[in-house]
Amino acid sequence: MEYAFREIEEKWQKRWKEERIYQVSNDSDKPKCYVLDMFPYPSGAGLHVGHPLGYIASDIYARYKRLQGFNVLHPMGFDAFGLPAEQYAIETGQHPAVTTEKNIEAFKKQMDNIGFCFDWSREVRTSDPRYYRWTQWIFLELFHSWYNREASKAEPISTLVNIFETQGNQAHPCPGEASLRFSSGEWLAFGENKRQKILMNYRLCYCGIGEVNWCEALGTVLANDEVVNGVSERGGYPVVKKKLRQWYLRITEYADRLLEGLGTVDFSEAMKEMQSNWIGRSSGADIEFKIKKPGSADALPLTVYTTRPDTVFGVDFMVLAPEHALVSEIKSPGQAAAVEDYVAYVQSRSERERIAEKKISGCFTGAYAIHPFSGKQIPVWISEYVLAGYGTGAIMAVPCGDERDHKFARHFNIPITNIIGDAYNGHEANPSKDVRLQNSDFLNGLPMAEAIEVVIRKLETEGTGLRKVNYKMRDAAFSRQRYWGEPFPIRWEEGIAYPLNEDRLPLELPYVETYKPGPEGEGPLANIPEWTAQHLETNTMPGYAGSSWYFLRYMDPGNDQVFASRKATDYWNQVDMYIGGTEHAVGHLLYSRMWTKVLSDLGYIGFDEPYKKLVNQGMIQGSSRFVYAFNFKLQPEIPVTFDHPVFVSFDVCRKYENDDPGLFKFILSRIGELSGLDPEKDFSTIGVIPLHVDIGLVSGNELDKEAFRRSNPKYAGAVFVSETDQYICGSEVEKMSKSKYNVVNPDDIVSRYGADTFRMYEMFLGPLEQSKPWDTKGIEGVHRFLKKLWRLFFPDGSLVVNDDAPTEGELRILHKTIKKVKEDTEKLSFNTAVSQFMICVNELTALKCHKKKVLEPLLILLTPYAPHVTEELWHLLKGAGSVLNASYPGYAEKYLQEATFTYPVAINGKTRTEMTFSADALQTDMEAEVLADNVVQKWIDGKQVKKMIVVKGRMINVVV
Ligand code: ANZ
Repeated sequence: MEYAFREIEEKWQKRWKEERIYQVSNDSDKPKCYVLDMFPYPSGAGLHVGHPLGYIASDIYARYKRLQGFNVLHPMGFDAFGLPAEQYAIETGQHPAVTTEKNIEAFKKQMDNIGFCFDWSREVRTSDPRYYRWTQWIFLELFHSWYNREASKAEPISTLVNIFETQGNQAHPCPGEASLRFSSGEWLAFGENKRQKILMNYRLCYCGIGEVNWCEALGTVLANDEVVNGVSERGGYPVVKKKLRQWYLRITEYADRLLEGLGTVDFSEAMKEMQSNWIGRSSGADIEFKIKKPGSADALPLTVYTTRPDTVFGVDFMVLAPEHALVSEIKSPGQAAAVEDYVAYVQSRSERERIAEKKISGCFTGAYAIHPFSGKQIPVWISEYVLAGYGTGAIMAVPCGDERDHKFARHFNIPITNIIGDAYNGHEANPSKDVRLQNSDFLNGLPMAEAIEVVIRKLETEGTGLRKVNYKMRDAAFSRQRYWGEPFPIRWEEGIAYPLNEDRLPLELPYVETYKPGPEGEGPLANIPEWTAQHLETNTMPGYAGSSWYFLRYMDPGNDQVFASRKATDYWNQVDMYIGGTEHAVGHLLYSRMWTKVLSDLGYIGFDEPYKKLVNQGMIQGSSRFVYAFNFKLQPEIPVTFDHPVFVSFDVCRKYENDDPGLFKFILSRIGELSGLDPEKDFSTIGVIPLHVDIGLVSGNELDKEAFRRSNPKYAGAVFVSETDQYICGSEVEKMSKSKYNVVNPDDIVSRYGADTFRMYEMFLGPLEQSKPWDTKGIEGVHRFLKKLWRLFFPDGSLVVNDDAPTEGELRILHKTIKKVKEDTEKLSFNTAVSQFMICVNELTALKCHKKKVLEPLLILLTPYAPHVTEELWHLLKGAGSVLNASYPGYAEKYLQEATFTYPVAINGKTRTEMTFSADALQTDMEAEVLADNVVQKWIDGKQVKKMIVVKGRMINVVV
């Protein structure tokens, strides 16, 4: 019997499905293990070989855990709402629900082809009303909750109302409007409208006014990645900022807990760093300066945020963000026009440009601030390098300690105060805190790091400042003016948002015929009279809504009473192993961590971090191929035509790498021969342009010229210029993508080599976390390995496995493999495990081992990696049962210890001594050691050694 992988794989995939072998129960005495993949967005392009990398890894791990005796939850679903489906709908008129369904079916087929052990009975789709009913429900929970900073947790908004009724808001400053203060009496006197507005400023999901990218020409709001350099990606129309009603997630309230939580989870250091940089916690002080209002005796308070209060005596100027509310009040009449011009200039610039560009610009306001300690007058400037949305939108500038301030001072000739003596060289700022202060009044002589505390305490006692913590993270925008997303269960009445009753959920997305945006930048839902008649919210939720909690739904997907029963979430608890790409490092991971904390605070689940361990797989890159088009034009007066596209082989291009004239001469001489044109005279413009060529038309680096000509009518008459008969393509490693014609479809690989080979090969490519290029060539080796494994059972067509007792050597090989594969699988080092399998099968083949007692455990070990072939062989051996339910073999230490042998060592045939070597010692090492031995040296006695005979496991003889 041959290794007929196609029949074997098809047979088992069908049988496993019929027997529901992957169905998992929530009722089990076994310990649980939850292995999760980041679920895919079902795009129309389908999967390429890069996508399954993480899925194969999680699949191996899940199967391994099952063999280890765990009840393993390994589900899959689809992140099915989102922009691309809507974009496609706009372009083709097909409803997103229809294309999404079609794409999901295609994805599932591709996944099933690879033999994943997903429990499809638990599949979730975020666009399914049975699912998004609960997304809407969680939204309502967020809407009905506030963050109690004293208790450091979310609570129902009713508790806040109770507090307001009895104490006002003194103890709970308003996160949405810090200056808001009211007593209980005032609260009780407020009308409904005012109360609701106040509560909105506390809610964990709230509505406010935000800036969006507005494209007048397209009549729509665009997502950030639909805007490129200030114009729409589609059509290139201008995009401006527009203020629109937006929903937000008050994630900033969770900043500290999101940081602390990182200490309790097993994520890579790089991932933790990305998250904490995004949160961007910094601590320092708010310091109040006074600004003299020009032409009046009044002084206005100007609060700045600084992380370096220690440098307060080094302040040489103040800078406000141009948008700062004080700017219009403080500008002097003489500077007013300049200030207005500058503000207009800054309005034309995006925040990204303001941060990225190192341009120095600014304008003096004509006003002066008064130093809180020295009373010194300090000029107040505005500049784009100070951002309105961070800290207080104003800074005290210390040129000797901060480089941006330093450049600014130099540019505008502002005198620089030195507070760090020799540590400041006059050319650049020194941000070190490891210096003793000078020129700094009561701080003189103090190391800066210590001075920070001294200043903060003094500010606080004098009432001119406060200790302050700031975060870079902003509240997350939670709405889009688009169709294909979850509707908000919100109804508007006289400017107040009222939640729908739970019994109205799911609020289903209405069917539409067109996806045109609504009026004034509203979403397409604003075009539906039945919708607007009910005053329903016309925004929809963003892509990350459904993915913020999907891992919980898998635990109890059919439940129509709650999002998941407490029993189910208590049982499955945290995800034990989460595998996915780094592109979700800050978005999805932070949002789902926050939602988990909220649900935990409100008592719905018993844990507040969703993912115990996270592993990020690398990317599989494409290996692109290029042809080099010779781009030429004939002189207008030439009577002959030559309308063949010309392609130059890579070897020719390389030969003339730095010699364009030489290259052109060579090409022209070739096509001159073909065309009868005069290479010296007949051409006007020339050049060589690399073009991506479909990798399906290339074998290795050689282009299939005929296939290339057939691939496009434009190329039918293509002429190839090369040194030999072959046309050689150039190559480059790039992202795998359709536009680069370098996509490899897993279906093709599976049908050629089988799913087991494909799975093992993807793992064999290299460490999971690393990015690496796909190379179909290497797959043969892995395929040969599986054939070799097959021959251990069927060396010459018939099954020869016997019940003989294994030898010590065979057991050594087996147990070494068990240990290595187990440890490697446990730490997701799959490439090294695959190597070990190869070594093992090679060694057993050399020993002609066909023993059941060795091969059976080997099959179990290999099952997670190559489930189909192992299931087939298991059946042939056992007749019944499934290898998927076998139990993982253990190893015995005694077979792992290095075997040694003590050799009699003879000189010219006479045994003179004994030496011990390990069984797998290399012959060259043994020879060197023998020659270095004292006794051997004595018997050689300076004579020349002619040769040394080493008979492994028997004797050594030195001939002199
Ligand atoms: C004085 C000073 C002296 C500063 C010194 C730095 C070094 P983090 O929080 O780590 O980013 N800053 C404050 N608000 C700003 C804004 N809205 N736009 C631009 N810059 C702003 O750093 C906070 C520091 O960045 C603050 O401390 C302030 O400059 C500046 F030797 O104040 B510092």
